[in-house]
Amino acid sequence: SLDLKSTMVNLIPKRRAELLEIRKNYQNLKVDDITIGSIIGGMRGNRSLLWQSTSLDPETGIKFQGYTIQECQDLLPSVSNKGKKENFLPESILWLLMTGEIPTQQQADNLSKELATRGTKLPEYTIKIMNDLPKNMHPMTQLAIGLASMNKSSIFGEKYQEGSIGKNDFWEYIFEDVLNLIAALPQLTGKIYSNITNNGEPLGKFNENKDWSYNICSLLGMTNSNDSLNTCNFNDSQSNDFINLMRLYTGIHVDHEGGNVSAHTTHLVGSALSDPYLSYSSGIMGLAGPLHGLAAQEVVRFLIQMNKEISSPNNEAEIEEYLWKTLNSNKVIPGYGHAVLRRPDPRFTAMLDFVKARPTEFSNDPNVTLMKNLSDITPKVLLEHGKTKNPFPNVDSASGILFYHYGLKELLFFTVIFGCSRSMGPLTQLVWDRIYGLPIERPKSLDIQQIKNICKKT
Ligand code: FCX
Repeated sequence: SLDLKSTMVNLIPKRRAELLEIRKNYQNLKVDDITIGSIIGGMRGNRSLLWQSTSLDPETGIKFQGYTIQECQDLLPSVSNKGKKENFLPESILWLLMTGEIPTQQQADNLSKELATRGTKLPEYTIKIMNDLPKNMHPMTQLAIGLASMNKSSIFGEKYQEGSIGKNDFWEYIFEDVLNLIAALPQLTGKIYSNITNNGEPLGKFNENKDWSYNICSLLGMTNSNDSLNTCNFNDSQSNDFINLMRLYTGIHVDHEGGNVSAHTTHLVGSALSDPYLSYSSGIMGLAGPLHGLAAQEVVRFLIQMNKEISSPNNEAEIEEYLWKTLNSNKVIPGYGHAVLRRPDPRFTAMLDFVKARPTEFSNDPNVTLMKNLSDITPKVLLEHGKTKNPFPNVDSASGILFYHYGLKELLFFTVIFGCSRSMGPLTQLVWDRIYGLPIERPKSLDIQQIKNICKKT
């Protein structure tokens, strides 16, 4: 089928039967051990969540329905009818996440058009709320408020209140909300950026004939087309590069399996049958934390500060000294390490490849130069330091500084763009949670006395 919903409808019976079969035959099969260490250590490594669309291998990194980033770049459709290859569309990866199948060009184009049609306007009450927020309010707070406000138009919420739908049909209304939510993100993001940089006045126009990432860029005022209202200084190639950077960034941040804070929160809140707007708004609150989505901003601050204190971004000895100074004052090196990955993050490699493909654009940017040099120097220092389980760069090492290069200077805003992208994975899962009819999440907690009692017994 050429549209996403009918494709899902075709998949559902087989997938439901598959899960039913597993539940029937293997309900009591043991998967993992829960240790005292994992209870007090953030449940690291406990295999205890069902997550369909992505899985993270410590060595090879993220796979989207089994496809690596490189495979996605080779196989997923980009914008159609362009002579030269553009980055794949996040819409293509959304199709892949939802169905497990690589979309055809026509399917990707249809989904792109569907999102543009659904995303033409924000609800009036959301616009009013966004207009009334303090203009200097944290952009992630604005995003969470904007999203939560839209639960007023949740189709699932309305049908549930009416009592008119049965459990087997929940998914269909969740699906409608999910597509409407994802479609609204370019407008909401543009509104937040205009609040923090332009006193709430629009910076660009929504173009129904363009893709989702293009509309994020145009609404930020960051294309050189007529859809951007401010005087953006981009030439044609910079404008096109920035849109492709947005497609790349929003294409590879969609999901990082189920246990990370934003994904897990969305899934947990959704398990109470809170609608997708409330569930993802909660996920956004988690993404705002400095150890999660905010790390990209920390990296930019770190790079700028280091460049102020060293004589050149190519001075290896001074860079090493700066890193040791940071570690010795008990701070982390932002953009390095990962809870699961044990190799350089392939998402980082994809961003670095974007830089390498544009040497004239980036060679005079001291911050980008320092970012590249750090990716060689920091792992050596972190290894010698001896604490970090993964001394390699994660995606946040590169992403923020590329936005900064093109003129996005509001560091707190980067995570809003992350939030646009991250909607796709956790919200896909929310649709599948309801297809599978998964129950409310309710792990058992233990107090210290109970833990001590368990310890005494051994
Ligand atoms: N610099 C210095 N020390 C680090 C470090 C870093 N980049 N990364 C980990 N460590 C330290 C930890 O602080 C911990 O020290 P402790 O024993 O004194 O508490 C020790 O190394 C072991 O931690 P480890 O098991 O390797 O890492 P965790 O799973 O606990 O934490 C994060 C993973 C990502 C939170 C950690 O590596 C970190 O703080 N990195 C810097 C922030 C960052 O880049 N975050 C982005 C993560 C990611 F991309 C995302 O999810 O968004």
